[in-house]
Formats: sequence, C-alpha cells, structure tokens
Amino acid sequence: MDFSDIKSIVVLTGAGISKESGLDTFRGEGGLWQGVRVEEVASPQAFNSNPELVHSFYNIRKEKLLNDAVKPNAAHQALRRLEQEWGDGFLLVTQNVDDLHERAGSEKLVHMHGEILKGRCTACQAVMSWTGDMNAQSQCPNCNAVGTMRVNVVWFGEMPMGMDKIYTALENCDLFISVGTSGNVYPAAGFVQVVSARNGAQSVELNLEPSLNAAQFTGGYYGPATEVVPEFIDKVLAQRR
Ligand code: BV8
Repeated sequence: MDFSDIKSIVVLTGAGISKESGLDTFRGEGGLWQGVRVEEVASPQAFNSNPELVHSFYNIRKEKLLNDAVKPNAAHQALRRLEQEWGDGFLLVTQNVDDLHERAGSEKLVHMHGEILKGRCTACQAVMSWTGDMNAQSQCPNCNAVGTMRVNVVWFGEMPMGMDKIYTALENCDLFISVGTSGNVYPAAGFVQVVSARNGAQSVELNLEPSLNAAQFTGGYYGPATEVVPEFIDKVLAQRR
C-alpha cells in the first residue's frame, strides 16, 4: 500500500485497543457483555426500569479503569505519535468510554460513545467529571437535584456524539484506520463505507482478527494492537513526502 500522497487521516478505535491495557472487550471471550445482555445495561429503557443495575455496571467498570495497573499501551502511544508528527488533517474517533487515549496524550479526539469518567444531570444537562460511584441518590453538583444523575455515555438507541465533526472528517480523509473494533455497532461500523465511497481514499483495518466488515477495507494487518499499530504507524510516517 502506498501512503506517500496521504494528506488527512481519520482513526477509529474500539474496545480491542484497550484489551492489552487490561480492559475487557464487549463481545470476545470473557467479554464485558457475555452473560449480561447488552440491552440489560446499556439502554435508556434499562436505566429507567433498573437504575441501580445500570449504575453498578458502570461503577464496576470505572473502578477497574482507575486501577493503577490499567494504563495506555503501545497502541495508544503510537496513535499519539501519529497525531503529533502528522500535524493538521488528523482526527482520532473512539467508541471507547475509557480515558486511555487522553492519558497517552491524544488531543484531537472525539468520544462518540461518551466518557465513563463523566456524569450528566438529566435535569439541567450539566456534564461534569465523576470518577466515584454513582447511584439513584446521587446529587447534581450544578442544580442540586437528587436522583437525576447518569453516566455520560451513549446507550443503544441514543445519538452518538460529535457526528457532524466525524462525518466531515471522514468525507475529507485520504486514509481511514480502524483499530480494535468488531464492526458490530453502528454508525461506527458504517464509517468505512463513507470513506470507500470516495475513490482514491484508502481504508486499513488493524485488528486481532478480521472484523465483520473486513472486506470493505482496502487493506488489513492482523495481530495484537500493541504490535500491529506501532508497525503500521511507522510505515505511514516513513512514506510521508
Ligand atoms: C444509534 C457506550 C441512531 C456504552 C456503546 C440493527 C442493525 C444495525 C444497527 C442497529 C440495529 N439495531 C439497532 C441498531 C443501532 C445500534 C447498533 O448498532 N446495534 C448493534 C448492536 C446491532 N446502534 C445504536 O443504537 C447507536 N445509536 O444508532 O443512534 C439514532 C439516530 C437518530 C436519533 C437517535 C438515535 C449507539 C450505539 C452506542 C452504544 N454504546 N458503548 C458502554 O460502553 O457501556 S457500544 C459499545 O460497543 C462500545 O462503545 C464498544 O466500543 C462498541 C463497539 O464494540 P467494539 O469496540 O467493536 O468491541 P467488541 O468487543 O465488539 O470488539 C472488539 C474487537 O477488538 C474485536 O474485533 C476483537 O477481535 C478485537 N481485539 C480483541 N483484542 C485485541 C483486538 N484487536 C487488537 N488487539 C487486541 N489485543
């Protein structure tokens, strides 16, 4: 693959990039949602009918994320290096709600499915950092309402965040790189089609194994993210004119 004429890059990451940092993926062996139906915890309906179950699902994941052993890995760091060395024409879009990209130093970043370390008040819509447990008695620090707090993530059936910015970047990129995602969840799984609709644009999948939409990419490199991502980033930077 020839990357010498690449001007703008969009990267999409999923749970697979955080796997080697110790965070579970959603659909793999021992994945987050095996044994627990997706709709049971990540939907507005679930939250309305059983808020404590949904709060505890996120409290458990938050606690795990904040464990000292969980830190950005070589794949997160390689994407930060690409952002730094590339300059203009770079956007990192993540489906992940963890903060490992930020902790690796990434700045040109959109969390399309929100952030687990933030809370949102359903009464005043304020969004704030919320690293501790949350429950049905939690009080909004902005409007003081009690019982209106939720985690600031995008549940199934809710509109993902930053979509205008994301689609503008996809429609103008020459290279789309997808890392660590199974291609199950839309609209993220459809991003490769937006890029491949434009002739000349290249799309590369970096994953442990081919995803559901692997055939829609112009190229793919397979293996653990901490190996394939740094190797691929080196290749792209080495060919840059
Ligand atoms: C919306 C936040 C519209 C919460 C998440 C039928 C057909 C098509 C679509 C739909 C449909 N029915 C419903 C829909 C829409 C639905 C959807 O796509 N459902 C799917 C399940 C069929 N989508 C939505 O509802 C979205 N909203 O469509 O809104 C709309 C329009 C107008 C107005 C209102 C609404 C919202 C979806 C967001 C849901 N929230 N997360 C939370 O985290 O708790 S989704 C969740 O799945 C995570 O964000 C996760 O990132 C995401 C995708 O999963 P992956 O990241 O891909 O993780 P997965 O485990 O699946 O795969 C990991 C991959 O890594 C694997 O391929 C594995 O091989 C690889 N891997 C493993 N280890 C490694 C590795 N790779 C490299 N190295 C390793 N070491």
